[in-house]
Amino acid sequence: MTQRIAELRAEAEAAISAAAGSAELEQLRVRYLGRKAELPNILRAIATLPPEERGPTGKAANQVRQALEGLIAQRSEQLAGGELEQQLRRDVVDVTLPGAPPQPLGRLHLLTATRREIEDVFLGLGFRIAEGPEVETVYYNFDALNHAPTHPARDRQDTFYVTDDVVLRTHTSPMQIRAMEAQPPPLYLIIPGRVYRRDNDATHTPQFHQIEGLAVDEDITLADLKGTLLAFARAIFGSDREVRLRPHFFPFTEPSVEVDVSCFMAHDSHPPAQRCRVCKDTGWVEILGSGMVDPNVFSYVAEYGYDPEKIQGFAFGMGIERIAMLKHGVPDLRLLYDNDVRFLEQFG
Ligand code: 2NL
Repeated sequence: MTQRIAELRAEAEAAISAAAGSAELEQLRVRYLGRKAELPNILRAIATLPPEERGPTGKAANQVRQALEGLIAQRSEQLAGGELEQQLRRDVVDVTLPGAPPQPLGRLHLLTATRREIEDVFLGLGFRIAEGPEVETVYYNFDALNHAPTHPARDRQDTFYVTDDVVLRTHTSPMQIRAMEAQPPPLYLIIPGRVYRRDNDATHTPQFHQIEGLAVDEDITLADLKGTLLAFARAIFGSDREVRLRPHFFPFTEPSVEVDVSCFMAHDSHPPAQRCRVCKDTGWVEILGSGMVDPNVFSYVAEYGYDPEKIQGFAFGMGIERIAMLKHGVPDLRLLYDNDVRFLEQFG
């Protein structure tokens, strides 16, 4: 029997030393020391042996069991150490590598970028920015802006009426009236925002964006208007630009002018046989409308400190879409609203 025990020991020791993982080691523990294994069976059967064999057999079997238990524990530790090592090697992170490349950032829509650019010019000239409601009363949108009850813009064909005396604003001017009611002159203000007109074709959308300016002070003249708009035109379209004022009509200004900027298209950048896309060879491009605030407008806010006998003002209004399209050569208004990234990516 001690011969068999020695054989088991040699076999088990070889297998345990060669075990490649903790799962295999556990299988070996069951095979050599588990409840149905040979060695424990020998120990359990000691009492059935002849008396003179019991002592040596029990002693040998116990020694081998202890030796194998020790060896398994030892090998188990070895394997665990190796597995940890492997796992550490597998999970190693090189903290000195650069971070994952950032997600591509979004960008400003061309209209937002253009609005901010225009705002920056006037902020630099001492104007403040204000915004107002897009749903307006007929009083602020038309009456207080000197639009007669019969003015064609007041037609249901031209303007979105919410009720008989509430409209979607057709310009940002109503906020200029609200601003004058809120503070006395001097006032230097620009109002950007969405406006609405019942128009829908290749060159008009029912909703578009405007920036209007208003300067009210003592001794404001048309020369102040022209100098301000010259500074604006040069900031947006290039430092060698000139401006030209042409007589026009607006209900809320008198006199009224349309303002042209000298063409900013490089004259060698289109075939000489073709007319210039931007100015049609006239040398001038219309950019906005403006004028001296009609004293009738001031009479609506006279009680807030705007005495038409004491103060003057100039005002102007421009379409942000128009400025953006002119400056960047955008050929179709609808590109601004299609939200095609191949277009949007080129700006902002
Ligand atoms: C245009 C013309 C204009 C104004 C807007 C204005 C505002 C007040 C008083 C007087 Cl409170 N005028 N705004 C004046 C002239 C022209 O806009 O063609 N816009 C696209």
